[in-house]
Amino acid sequence: MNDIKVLNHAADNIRILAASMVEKAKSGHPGGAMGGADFINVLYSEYLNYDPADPTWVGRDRFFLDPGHMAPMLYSQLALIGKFSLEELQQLRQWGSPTPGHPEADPKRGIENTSGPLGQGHTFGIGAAIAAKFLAAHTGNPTFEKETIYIYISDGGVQEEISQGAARIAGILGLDNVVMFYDSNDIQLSTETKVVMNEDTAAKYRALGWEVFEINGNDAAQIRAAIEKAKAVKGKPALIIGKTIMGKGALKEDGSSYEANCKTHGAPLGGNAFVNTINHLGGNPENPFVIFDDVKELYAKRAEELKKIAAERKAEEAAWAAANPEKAAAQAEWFSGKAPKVDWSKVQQKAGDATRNASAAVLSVLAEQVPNMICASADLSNSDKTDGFLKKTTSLQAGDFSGAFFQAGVAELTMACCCIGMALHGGVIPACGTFFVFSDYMKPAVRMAALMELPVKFIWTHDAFRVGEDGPTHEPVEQEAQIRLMEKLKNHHGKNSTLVLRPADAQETTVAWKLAMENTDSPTALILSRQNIADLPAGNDYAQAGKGAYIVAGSDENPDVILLASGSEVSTLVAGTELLRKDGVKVRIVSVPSEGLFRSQPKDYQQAILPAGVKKFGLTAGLPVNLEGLVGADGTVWGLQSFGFSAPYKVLDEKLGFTAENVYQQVKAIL
Ligand SMILES: Cc1ncc(C[n+]2csc(CCOP(=O)(O)OP(=O)(O)O)c2C)c(N)n1
Ligand SMILES: [Mg+2]
Repeated sequence: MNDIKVLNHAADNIRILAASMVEKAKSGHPGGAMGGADFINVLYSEYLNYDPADPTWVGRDRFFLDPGHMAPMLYSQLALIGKFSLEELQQLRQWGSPTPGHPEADPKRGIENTSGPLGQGHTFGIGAAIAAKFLAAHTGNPTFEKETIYIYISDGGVQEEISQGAARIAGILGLDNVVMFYDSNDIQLSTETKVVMNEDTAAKYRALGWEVFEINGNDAAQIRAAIEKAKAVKGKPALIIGKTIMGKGALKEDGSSYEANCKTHGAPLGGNAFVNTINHLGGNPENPFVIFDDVKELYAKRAEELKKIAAERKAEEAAWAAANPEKAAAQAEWFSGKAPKVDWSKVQQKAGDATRNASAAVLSVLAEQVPNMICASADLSNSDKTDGFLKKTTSLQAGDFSGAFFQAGVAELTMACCCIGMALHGGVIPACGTFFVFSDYMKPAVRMAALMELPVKFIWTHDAFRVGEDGPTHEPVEQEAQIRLMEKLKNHHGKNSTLVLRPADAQETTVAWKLAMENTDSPTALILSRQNIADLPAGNDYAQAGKGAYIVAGSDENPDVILLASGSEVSTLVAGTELLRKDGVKVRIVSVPSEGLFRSQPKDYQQAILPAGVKKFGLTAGLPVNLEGLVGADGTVWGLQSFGFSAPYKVLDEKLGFTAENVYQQVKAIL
């Protein structure tokens, strides 16, 4: 047992470092970090299990920090365990530094994730906890049973609506590998918390199936006792609500208390307030970037303990691996991040099928061949056809993670963030489905997956106004343009931040899924039809879909016009072509499942498919902007200009001009 005095000294050390980082950067958030220091210090000095020599050890405990603005607290803590140097702390928020404003994922440096957008980060933690349970059940490796996911949430995260989804999922799945600390400091950015919330948070979490402990979150002994109890809870996630003091230990210029003050949320303490505070906490304002000797000793001792703990755990893992060589080899493969081996010849597609059904055909094969894949749906599995996967497995449930289907309930953002958390954990391949129109509910998570280069698969069906009878609330129009912006946005490795594929028929859907599974370093979106689609002409070379755009079989040499589209509109172009040919018009049809992928091809390929100077006509069930960049100055795009309408889809096709006849007329008008 560590001396409480030393623990308090270490927490003060974190407070000094965090406040000094922000002071030096002239930007950042000292108050929350100072209030949370006691919890993070007890966690890291006594509970968080990891291998100091092997930061990405699969069986390590993980710490997810929801309030990313408290990153100075995490960086300071990580400096105490040697993952950051004191020099690096002084580079907070500077160009190219390893200490950015809100860090994303950097497990080698001890950062599992922090969320910039409040609420997402703790949900990533819940996803990671699901992954750990899944891996325990599917490998039998005892290490995953021992893994704890520690999560840190603040007032902002609790207020974000996603916290209900995260808490509901953790409750219903009985995630007893979750210990979440709520830094309840009664202060947020612009007000005291009481101005905007008067809920009984403890009662709320209890109602959602959590075990809740309430403590003084600045009291090391109470924190220790609460973590002990929380870890011992069986069958439920645990929440520790810690009442903390924002800006603990801070003093104003005049030496009076600067605690519990909104002003310390997001600005340096400043001038003499900083000097007074550092003096008060036992640091040297002239030279505050110091680790105290007793704190060094505390963490040196912990490092020794961790060596032992990791060695014991790894010995257990080795014993398991020796007894289960096949499982051990599979686990190594799953954590390698490599694309899984799939025998695509096993996928049987039906002619003229809807692409959502074609996706189901693929998913049913993936369920059999990719044992570490988890597929989710936001209560639409029989509609978004993720049930192709579900039929081959069972749903994850409390106490039984032997299945591989995650029923997320009607909570698209929660589902997406859980999938991101699974990907952050590693070892599993997450996919999730819902209607395309509800991708709007998921966009903030898609953006985080894209930023963090995580290979989550987003399955979006009911891709256009052809969901007709449900009316305009259910008819995506602008969604494709929105999500294709993520193809134009590059990640920090220079790659399109998201791969977006809208296949033209059942066979092209198989290719799209192959591209999705082989894409291991960015998210993939699959946009799929509800209605049946006629197959592309016989002899079509589907493998070409991997280039993002290609010439459909049966196209003419030296065309007078090039018709291009993605998804079901390609088959409408094929029908229109028959009419044009009667007039002697020579036509090339180009299927463009992904403009982003096409733009990544060599210029001469792009020029060969869509040569400048040849008239072009694009057809899209979304906004014309989907294809305008490809059609350029050589033609026009027929798309939707308004929200959709409520009517059977065949009527909408007629009314909105998605017919062979209208293709004929529009093309004749530009020739
Ligand atoms: C989704 C989202 N909305 C808004 C913000 C901006 N923001 C950052 S911190 C914060 C207040 C958070 O208060 P709390 O979580 O209590 O943190 P504390 O002030 O205690 O440090 C806000 C509104 C954000 N980061 N994410
Ligand atoms: Mg707060």
